[in-house]
Amino acid sequence: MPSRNVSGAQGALCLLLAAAGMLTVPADAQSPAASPVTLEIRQGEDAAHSWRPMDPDMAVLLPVGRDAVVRARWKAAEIGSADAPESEGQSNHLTTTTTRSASWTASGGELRLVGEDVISWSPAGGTEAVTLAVEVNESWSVVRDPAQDGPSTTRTGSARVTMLPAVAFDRDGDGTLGGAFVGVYPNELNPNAPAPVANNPRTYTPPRSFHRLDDSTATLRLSANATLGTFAPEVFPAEGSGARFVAISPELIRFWEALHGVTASRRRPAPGELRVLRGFVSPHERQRLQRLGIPLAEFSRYQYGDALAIILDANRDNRMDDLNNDGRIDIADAEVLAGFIEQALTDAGLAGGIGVCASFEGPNHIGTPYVHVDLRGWNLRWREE
Ligand SMILES: [Ca+2]
Ligand SMILES: [Ca+2]
Repeated sequence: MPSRNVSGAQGALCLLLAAAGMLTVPADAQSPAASPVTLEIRQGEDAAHSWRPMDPDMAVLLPVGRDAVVRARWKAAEIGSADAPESEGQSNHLTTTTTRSASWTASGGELRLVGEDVISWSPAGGTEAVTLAVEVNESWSVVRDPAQDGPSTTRTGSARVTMLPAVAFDRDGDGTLGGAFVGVYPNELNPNAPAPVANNPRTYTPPRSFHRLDDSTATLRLSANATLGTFAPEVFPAEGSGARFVAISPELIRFWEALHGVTASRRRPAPGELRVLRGFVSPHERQRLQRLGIPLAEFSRYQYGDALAIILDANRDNRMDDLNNDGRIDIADAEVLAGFIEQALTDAGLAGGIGVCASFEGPNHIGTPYVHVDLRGWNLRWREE
């Protein structure tokens, strides 16, 4: 993958009238351990004042059709007048000269410098994860006598973040994305569609935005307790590792973190105790499941990126744990997990479906009790014995 690189440099001259005070310049000489540069991403198209810090450990799911506008923030620090050399006559006037340059790279897509320390990045049609990185070099000198060159101090800092572009899906196209077959979504405007669909067609509009899921992107961290792969386990295990394209609702990530909050407070779980048996399922995968005798509804929420089949599985035997401690593993244990999920929906301010189910049907994990949850926007509760 070719590396794209742009640089921005600006010199700043500050005249500061301080005899013995501290001068504040955009630099941080006091804490060399922490990189003084961080990255922020602009939220919204026109919210120039709204920037969100980017966590270097979290990948950013870029919305479809949007470039990322990212800026480097250089942590301000204090440079004391002690940095200035003594000069004859001890003038009280200090001069600070600061020069800073930022060098940006991206492992794919296109970079464009749009302002001081700000770039715009476009995936340019790419679907793979891209690392954006910046290196900032800054040097400054502090002198008492402008005619006299002072010693120069130089500092560098760097920051990086991973971007995962979205791929636009055309429902009227041939059902493929990046060479993978997603399939054809059912028509939510069909007059014969089930009543919940006919009454809420926008909820059943096919996702416009998909993300590439492969061996390298599956491990991208989206939140404290989720990677991209968390929400889209293989529908057909042991089929090899061809890329899939999956839709993930941002609200699903919010729900997942809320559910971890609830289980942590009620069960003190071991890491990884919550397990997703089924996440995103494409229309094509739904039809394949059907041919295997595993029917999902035509308008199943799994196809819209906001549904999960979940178990609590601390002992990692791919079956629900005995959550009510009665010595049996059955639908009553799913009821306990459903209670946690109910609380998590409330905590996250979300509404959706919760199905308490006795037996998961799939190419793997067959037979375990589980809970279905989706974020369709209105509450629905059901039980499948
Ligand atoms: Ca278990
Ligand atoms: Ca039990």
